[in-house]
Amino acid sequence: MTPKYRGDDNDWLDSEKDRGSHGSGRHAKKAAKPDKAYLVSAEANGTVIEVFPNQCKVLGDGASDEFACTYRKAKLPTADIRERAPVAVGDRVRFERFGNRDGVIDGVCERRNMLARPAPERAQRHVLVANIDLLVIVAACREPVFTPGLVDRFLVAAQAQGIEPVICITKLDLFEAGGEKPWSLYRDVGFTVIETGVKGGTGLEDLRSAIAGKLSVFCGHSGVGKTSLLNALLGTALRTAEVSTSTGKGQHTTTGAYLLTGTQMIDTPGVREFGLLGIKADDLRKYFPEFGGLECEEPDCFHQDEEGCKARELPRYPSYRRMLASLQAGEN
Ligand SMILES: Nc1nc2c(ncn2[C@@H]2O[C@H](COP(=O)(O)OP(=O)(O)OP(=O)(O)O)[C@@H](O)[C@H]2O)c(=O)[nH]1
Ligand SMILES: [Mg+2]
Ligand SMILES: [Zn+2]
Repeated sequence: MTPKYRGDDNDWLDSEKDRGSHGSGRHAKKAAKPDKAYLVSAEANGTVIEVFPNQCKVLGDGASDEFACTYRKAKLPTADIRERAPVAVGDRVRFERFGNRDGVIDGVCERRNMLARPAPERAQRHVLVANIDLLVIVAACREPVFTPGLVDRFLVAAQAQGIEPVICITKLDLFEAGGEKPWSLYRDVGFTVIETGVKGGTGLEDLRSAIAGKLSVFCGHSGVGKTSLLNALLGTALRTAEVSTSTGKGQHTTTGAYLLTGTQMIDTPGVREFGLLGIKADDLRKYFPEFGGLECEEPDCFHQDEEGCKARELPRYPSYRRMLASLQAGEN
């Protein structure tokens, strides 16, 4: 099995030992002042497609060759917040090849966007993916039961980063005719909602046209059917697993984000929650489009406890208040 993120310092940058072997160890570091600027896009020659402890997989431009790369740390710019790994899936990088399969990354472009959350272990950022065009927020209509909390958080994160969001409801074959569709309200406020079912092929063509030509990342709770959707779209047989009958939840089958070779689709592991990073409590209301046309009594209403606030009547108001409370408490 491929090594996965372990959550310790070894997952951060290359170790002393590795750096020495690339000629930038303790002594080399003193002699040469490292150039740590971001690359301009023309300098990049590959894209990170998967990240492991201490190394990552890079797809070289113009070819379908993949390289297992380490990092020349002294050359890489330092992010404003400590990150779990020096690069993320989607990062544009410059790498030097050693033979046909190995390489070392010595430069990275500044990201045009990223989906990131606080890493649970320390004051760190976990960048799920970078430089994407479309976030497919996947939620099942049943098994596991549809809950809007994570959908709302992903919608805020995407809008804050200028990433187009699409909500994809899965397992429509399990939907009981005449039942309530709590996800309809997202369509009412202007988001794109696509209903799909891999059993029966419902909505797959709509999804296919929504993602066409866009670097798309599939995110959501475990067990909602992200990998199954990719299998249905691509005719692949990537590993999926049944939702647990005892907990009603997924089993965290996909264990790391990766770009599927030859496609523009990124599968990710199911997440329980998605903490918001870099979003100010003051700005949160901007990401609820339904608040835009409200005529609250306060001209610049924060939609908190103001007299005559009209937001209170809206379906997503409780969700807004929960997110606002956690941002105000500094909990993300
Ligand atoms: N009935 C039905 N079952 C589905 C559908 N899509 C996925 N499933 C089932 O749901 C279970 C979970 O699917 P996965 O594709 O592994 O879910 P995932 O979102 O990738 O889960 P993680 O990798 O754990 O995050 C599997 O048993 C699938 O067969 C669907 O459209 N209809
Ligand atoms: Mg999966
Ligand atoms: Zn208001």
